[in-house]
Amino acid sequence: MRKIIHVDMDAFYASVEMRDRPELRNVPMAVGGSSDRRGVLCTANYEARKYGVRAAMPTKTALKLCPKLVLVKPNFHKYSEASQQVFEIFRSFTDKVQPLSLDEAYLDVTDCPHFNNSATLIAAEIRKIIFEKTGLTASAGIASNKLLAKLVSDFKKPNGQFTCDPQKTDELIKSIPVGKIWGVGKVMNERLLQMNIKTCEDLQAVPRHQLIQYFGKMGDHLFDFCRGIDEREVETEFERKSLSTERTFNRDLVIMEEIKPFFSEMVAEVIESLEDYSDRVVKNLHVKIKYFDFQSTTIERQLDLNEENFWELFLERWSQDPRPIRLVGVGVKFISNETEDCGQLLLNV
Ligand code: DCP
Ligand code: MG
Repeated sequence: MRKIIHVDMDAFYASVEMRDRPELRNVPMAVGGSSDRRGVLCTANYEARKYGVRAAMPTKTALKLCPKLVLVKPNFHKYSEASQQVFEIFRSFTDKVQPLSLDEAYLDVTDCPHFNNSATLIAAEIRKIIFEKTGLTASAGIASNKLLAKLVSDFKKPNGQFTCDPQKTDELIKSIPVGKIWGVGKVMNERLLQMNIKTCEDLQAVPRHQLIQYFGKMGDHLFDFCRGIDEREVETEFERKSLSTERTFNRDLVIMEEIKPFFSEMVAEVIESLEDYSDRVVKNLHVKIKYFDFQSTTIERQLDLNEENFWELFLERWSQDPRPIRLVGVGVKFISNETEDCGQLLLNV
């Protein structure tokens, strides 16, 4: 049986700001863009969450819920620095670390010799060292697989941890809402609710073949997941599939001369970032447009990497639906290093 720890930092960006600015510690605060610039929140501290303030919420809405909310501009450099320190600590316990985001990872500690191989004690030690070295708190879930570890890591949030006792897994999983299961997004959750399936116990009543019929490959996983079974390994090799950047405008734009300068900036950014991926081959250029009503569209094609081509792609797509634009993004998709893609490529020649 594997021993997996899922670690997730508490109110990550907000905690970094509170650490560095004590005056922010006992007030509701959030990190994000300002309301006059149509900003959204990256996250909020736990004080602000009492008012219903949440990540991804427009700043305007958050200020309505909590007028005394203190807003702090994000400083990504600081968050990335803290993240690097945290990941260094993870890697001092095991090589099997799978990052999920800046503040979150799975650790496979099955072979970790510390603390007589007690994953619970290892998790406590990791959280203790994180606090000593960074001044930030983390929460953790400890279980025999990734699914359960992630599920329970917020049971004792903030600054706590929960170990999933293998004897009690069957009981624990039954009451979990299906929306909490890895891979169940909004749409699938809706469909399940329509079928009157709310909890994992409800889902356990559906035969595997039926779940496959409804949800394809994910249905196959769901059959196992709703029983707390998950064979997925902690993946340490991450292959980036794409690289992109985007801009949200202060107001919706329709005039091409106003949009064009953003392309120069964004393309330069992508080209600079690509220097770190000299071993990868670009497959397609990619442009994204988000309209004033948040509807998005994308276009991608195999073209030489230059600003002109990105701009042409943008114009081609926009002319098909020339409405005011809220956001544009540009990027590249890479050819996968995996053999199947190479095979495909050869067949296409
Ligand atoms: N983040 C973001 N936009 C989002 C969600 C998150 O920019 N829509 C950023 C800010 C968060 C960080 O990622 O601080 C980590 O995301 P989490 O979902 O782990 O949220 P927090 O760490 O802020 O809070 P929690 O204590 O619930 O984990
Ligand atoms: Mg977090």
